[in-house]
Amino acid sequence: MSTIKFPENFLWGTATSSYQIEGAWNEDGKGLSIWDDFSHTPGKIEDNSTGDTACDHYHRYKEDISLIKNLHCGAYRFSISWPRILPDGNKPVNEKGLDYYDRLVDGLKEAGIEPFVTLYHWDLPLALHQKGGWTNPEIKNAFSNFAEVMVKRLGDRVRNWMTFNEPLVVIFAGYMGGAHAPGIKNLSLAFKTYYNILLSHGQAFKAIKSLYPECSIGLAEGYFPFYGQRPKDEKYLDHFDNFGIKLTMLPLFEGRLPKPVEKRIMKLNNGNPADIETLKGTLDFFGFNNYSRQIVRRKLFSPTGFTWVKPDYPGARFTEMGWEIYPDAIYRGLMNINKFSPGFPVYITENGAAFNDRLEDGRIHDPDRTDFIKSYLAMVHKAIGDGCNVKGYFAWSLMDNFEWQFGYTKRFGLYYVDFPTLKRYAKDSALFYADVCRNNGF
Ligand code: IFM
Repeated sequence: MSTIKFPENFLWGTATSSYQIEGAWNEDGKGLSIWDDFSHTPGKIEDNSTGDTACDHYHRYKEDISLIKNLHCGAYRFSISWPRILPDGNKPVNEKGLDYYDRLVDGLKEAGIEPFVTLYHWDLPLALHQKGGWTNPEIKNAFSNFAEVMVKRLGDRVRNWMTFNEPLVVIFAGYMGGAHAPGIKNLSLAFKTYYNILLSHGQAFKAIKSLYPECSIGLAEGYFPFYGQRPKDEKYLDHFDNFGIKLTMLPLFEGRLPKPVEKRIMKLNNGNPADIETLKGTLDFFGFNNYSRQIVRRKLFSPTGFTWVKPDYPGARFTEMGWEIYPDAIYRGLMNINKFSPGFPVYITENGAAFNDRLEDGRIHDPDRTDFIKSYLAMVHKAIGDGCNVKGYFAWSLMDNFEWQFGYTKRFGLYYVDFPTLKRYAKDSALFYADVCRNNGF
């Protein structure tokens, strides 16, 4: 008997991304991406691995569709490898790449699974990076051309599109911290990237709408909401958000940049406020990726006005990523998002946890992951009761995969992948999640 029931038509799914699962890095005409280049650079990936083979999903997608079906999921979120479609970033189109996504989408539709497609989940064509990549304003034309190519080909079957996955991670990890490809550590370039991603989103939104006005377009952002260390810090969170989620929300919902960063960003990009204004309303749904929270305390005379505090209180629990397990974070995040436009459609486009799973006699007992999903889902349910229009939930991830700078050392999957043989095994949490999807609750 379910004690927590989700609304009728709530969509249950799982999520992945191209570089993390596909493999086939140099097959059938695919070009190189910045992640191919980065992972092949010694010292960049913790276990010295690459996504060359990853989960070999490119060849095993049929088997993987049946895994999704076994979960009773009604939807699947995946991303397109841009260099598989446009090896040089712009032209020419690689027909074999398009054929592959055709087969994948047809297979999903036949299995009754609705595809949710992310255009950019971090694997930028290397050829574009060599021309400045996201720091070059020209990229918006290349991105919207890519969007058009994909939508022309799949738009008759794919209704739900996301332009970007986690722009803030691209900016902060790719161009400021350098732990992600392309490994740049430069605040000015990070701000240029930010500006060009925003405008690319806006241009692609319009291009897709002019081809298929009835389709739904979102953007998935990673958001670990802020919590004040002390009650007095909580009063400043709205201001601190100018350096976090408001970087994404204000342009898309209000057509403006956060005040504290506006001047610098406009100057660096030779920006035009009218361009930012046109971004207002360029979303049909918001994709919310959440795993944890951030604890902050006020710090005068720091550029942002705050500093981070480690969650080292007694009883604090963490996943293998070192991320605090804090289910209230997904509730607070949803309530904060809802404030920008009450009742606006939101999907949880990622939520899940990495744990140290062990394959024993063909089974993986992962009670921590099941508990994690249960406790976060309970909070999603609470947010729905409190007025948030959450339309669906995508567990990250369908299967263990290449976790960026950590290689294969972090397992997020509902299915365990034995990488030497590439065999997939359902973890106990997959069986639990299948029941959730079947019963629309637990
Ligand atoms: O694996 C990533 C995913 O690609 C983007 N969001 C966070 C996940 C876990 O780190």
